[in-house]
Order: sequence, then structure tokens, then C-alpha cells
Amino acid sequence: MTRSTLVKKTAADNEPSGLIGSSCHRVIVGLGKTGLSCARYLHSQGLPFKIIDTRETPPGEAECRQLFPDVPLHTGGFNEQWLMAADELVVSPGIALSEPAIARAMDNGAIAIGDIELFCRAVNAASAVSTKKPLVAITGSNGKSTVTTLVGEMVSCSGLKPGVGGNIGTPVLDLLDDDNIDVYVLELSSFQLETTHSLRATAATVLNISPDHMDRYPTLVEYHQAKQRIYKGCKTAVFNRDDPLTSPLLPVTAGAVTFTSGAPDLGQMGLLADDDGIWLSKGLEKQINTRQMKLKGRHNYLNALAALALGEAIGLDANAMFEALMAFPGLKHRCQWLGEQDGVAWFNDSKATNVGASVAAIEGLGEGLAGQIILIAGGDGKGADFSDLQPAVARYVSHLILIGRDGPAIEQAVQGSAEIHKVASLDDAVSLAAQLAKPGDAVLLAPACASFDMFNSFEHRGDRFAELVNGLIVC
Ligand code: UMA
Ligand code: ADP
Repeated sequence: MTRSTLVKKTAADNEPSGLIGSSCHRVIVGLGKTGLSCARYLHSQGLPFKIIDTRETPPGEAECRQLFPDVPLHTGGFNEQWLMAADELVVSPGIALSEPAIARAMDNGAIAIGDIELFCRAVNAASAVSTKKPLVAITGSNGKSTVTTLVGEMVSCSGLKPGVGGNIGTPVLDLLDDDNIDVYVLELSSFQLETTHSLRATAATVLNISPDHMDRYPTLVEYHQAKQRIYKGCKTAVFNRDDPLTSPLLPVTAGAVTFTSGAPDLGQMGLLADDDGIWLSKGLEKQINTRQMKLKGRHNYLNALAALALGEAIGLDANAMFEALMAFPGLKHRCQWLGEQDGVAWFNDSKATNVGASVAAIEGLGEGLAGQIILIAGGDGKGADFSDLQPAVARYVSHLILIGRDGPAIEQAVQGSAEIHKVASLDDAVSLAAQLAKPGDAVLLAPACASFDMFNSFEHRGDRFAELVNGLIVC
């Protein structure tokens, strides 16, 4: 097997040399949203590539065959011969680098990158000829989409055009098509960070770390290390004083700003309480009373503090940021209030796909509630240890209704903390919750699990829940 002479072997964590030549043997691995965006980008640059997807019929196949009929495409498994001949693998986030076929190709000298790396190379190259556009990079176990959207809104309120993308949905390479974007705001998953080497963000944050994707990482250490890559070469690091794992392991170029749910240090972000309530504050300066915000829950106040710090780090106007924050209603499927029936409030937190998110939702809702929470949880637990759910369940939950594959694992972890009911479907869970709830209670869907054992996505699960609840409320 021959490999291109352009190849320079690099240590995994060094910036790859950027194999941009047309003689580089490049293989895109995965033909979902990311793979298709990479194909469009490489094609627009006149760079040759092949594509592999292990699925028999990957989602991007029809479009790919139509747009690039001459591009070699292998589906239904890995093509070892292509992988072993590759200089560069452009690996989609859904494929683990530890996948034996990928690991063998990397041992053979292939460099693994992802769509974020291709994007960074393009942005860094453009900055050699014109001013670099600010780039905000956001990761964390929970709160990423909320903070990413909020920073995007703050950029808009400041009269600038944001380019919001990454794990939140729009593949980052698609943002390059829009020349009018002033600021990039990227949500990055640990999977995407693993294959990113030259990020160099203007402002970067790890919002929090709690176990997630434990079916992809041997231990929390590897997950933590992947998240930490966001700080590489960044100018300002914004991190959570309450969560030591978010603090940068490497020195950052220009500065660091912390946020905390306690009183802030001088010049840092935090919460101050007085007779008027809780204030988002910078040092001793009380900036916004949380009563003025639509976004509720202590975890969301932390998200707001992080967004303010990121916005300040890229030079946004403070008043424009406050305006955006006060207008922001939060995102669908995140502690979303669906309505009230017979004194019972119904909340959709289908996006709580891990234990940390579920705990935040239970505590956030439980703190201000007259009654108790009836919690609907369960699904695909991604190898999680559910024992961290126990204290929040014991404190705020009266009835726990379990659905899905890992319902039994949750039952085992929280036994004795609430009355437990096992049902076969989300439909049954909603009917039972309606029977059990008393005036003053809240029914919360916060599954602590991914949805894939029963639904196509967390949106599908949340939409079905909303549909069922709307049916109840109308009746
Ligand atoms: N897959 C295969 N074989 C392949 C390639 C993929 O079986 O050869 C499977 C993966 O295991 C996965 C699914 O196909 O189950 C999708 O993987 P993908 O890499 O093709 O995904 P994309 O469609 O490109 O979407 C990805 C992100 N998905 C994942 O990280 C799994 C999307 O985040 C992201 O919005 C999109 O890129 C644009 O950047 C989704 C997600 O679930 C929302 N992210 C995880 C999370 O938030 O917890 C990390
Ligand atoms: P992500 O994009 O990281 O999944 P989202 O903003 O979509 O984050 O929120 C997902 C869920 O995580 C929410 O429904 C909520 O339950 C929980 N959550 C949001 N922000 C935080 C936070 N700062 N700390 C802990 N949990 C949070």
C-alpha cells in the first residue's frame, strides 16, 4: 500500500501540518450531517476524497450520490484498504477514534481530524489576509446549547451577525458559506474536540463536567481531557469556579474569568442575593436581577453568567447583552413549561440526557415548588452510574415513573427514595402521572438518559410528551 509523500507524522496532540495538497489521500468517515458538510467543503476546495460509512444506508447517501457522483463511497462497513492507504481521516463525531479499523489506520500514520479542524484551518488561513473574526467556543456536559444560543442572541443584539453552529445542529463548515458573519459561536462536543487541533478560540469555556457518554470513554479522565482541548491556544478562558474540572489545565494566552453560584471574586462573575432577590453580578456590581429574566433555575443563572463573560471577552456592549438576556425565553425541551391542569404544572426537559442535567432540572424546579415532583425518567443510559440521582430524588420527588431500557438500573440506584412505578411506554407514563399528581405538584420529564431505545431523538421524545400533555390539558 502506498501512502502520500506529503505525510508528516505528528504526535496526536500537535497541530497537524495541514495536508491540503491534492495528492493527500483523504477519507471522510461517516456520511451523516457532518460527513456531508465535509464532502461539500472539500469538493468546493477542489480536494479529492473518498467516503466510508458503516451504515448500510447512511442519511447523506442520496444527496452525496447526486452531488458527487464520481466520489468513491463505501457503505455497510469500514473499507480497511482505503483506511490503511489514507494520510488523513476526516472522522465524524459519531465514530470513536478507538474503533479498531480507525485505530489501525492511525497507527499506520494517518492523522485523524474532524469538521471543526477543517473549519479552524480555513478560518486561521483567512486571518492571514484579513482580520480574524472572533470565535467563541462552548463545551460542557450540560448547558451548551442554552449558552451557545444566548451568546448568539447577544451578538445579534449588539448589531453584529452571529454564525451559530457545531453540535447544536448546523455543521460548522456550512457557516463558511456566509461572508456576512461577524462572530462565530460554536457548540463543541467532546467527540468533536477529540479531532480538533488548531482551534485557538477568542473565548472558550467548559461550563461544567459530569459523567456523560460513558459508553465512549473508559473513565471520566478521558472525557475530561477531551473537553479541556477547547482551551488550547484560546485568548480568554471562562470557567466554573464551583467545578474544578472546568479550570484550564494549560496556561491561557490573555486572561481567565470565573463564574460561580456564590459571591464573585473581584472582577469575576457570580450571584449576589439581597431583599430584592438574586442578582447576576460582576464583582460587587449587581448587573441583572434574575426576576427580570425569563430563564429560570440556578443552573440557568450560571449559564447566563457564562454567556455574559464570553460576550465581554469578545467586546460586546454590556447593555446589548443585558437586553438579549432579559428577552431570552430558553430553549424547547429544556425545563420547558407546557401548561397547567387542575393545579398540576407539566414540564418537558427531554434534553436531560444524562444524570447531571436531570439533577439540575429536579433541583431547579424543586426549589420553588409548593408540592412535589412526579418524575418520568429512563431510556438509554449510555453506561451511566445513576447513583448521583438519589439525593435529588429523595429530596424533591414523590413518585418516579420509569420507562425504557435502563429503567431497572435507575430503580436500583434510587430504591427507597421515592415510590417507583414501571410502565411500558411514555404514553402510559403520562396517564399514570396524571392520576398520581395532586394540586401544587409538577410532572417533569427529565429522563437522565438518551432517547434512542424508544425514540429517534430527544426532540422526538419531548414532542411526543408535549403532544400527550396537550391532550390532557385540552380535555
Ligand atoms: N454512525 C455509524 N456509522 C458511521 C457513522 C456514524 O453507525 O459510519 C452512527 C453514529 O454512531 C451515530 C450516528 O450514526 O449514532 C450519527 O453520527 P454522525 O457522526 O454521522 O452524526 P452527524 O449526523 O454528523 O451529527 C453530528 C453530531 N452527532 C453526534 O455527535 C453523534 C450532532 O450532534 C451535531 O449536531 C452534528 O454533527 C453537527 O455538528 C448530536 C448529538 O447527539 C445532536 N451530539 C452528542 C450530544 O449532544 O450528546 C455529542
Ligand atoms: P447541552 O447542549 O449541553 O445538552 P442544554 O442547554 O441543551 O445543554 O441543556 C440540556 C439540559 O441540561 C437541560 O434540559 C437542563 O436540564 C440541563 N442544564 C442546562 N444547563 C445546565 C447547567 N449549567 N448545569 C447543569 N445542568 C444544566
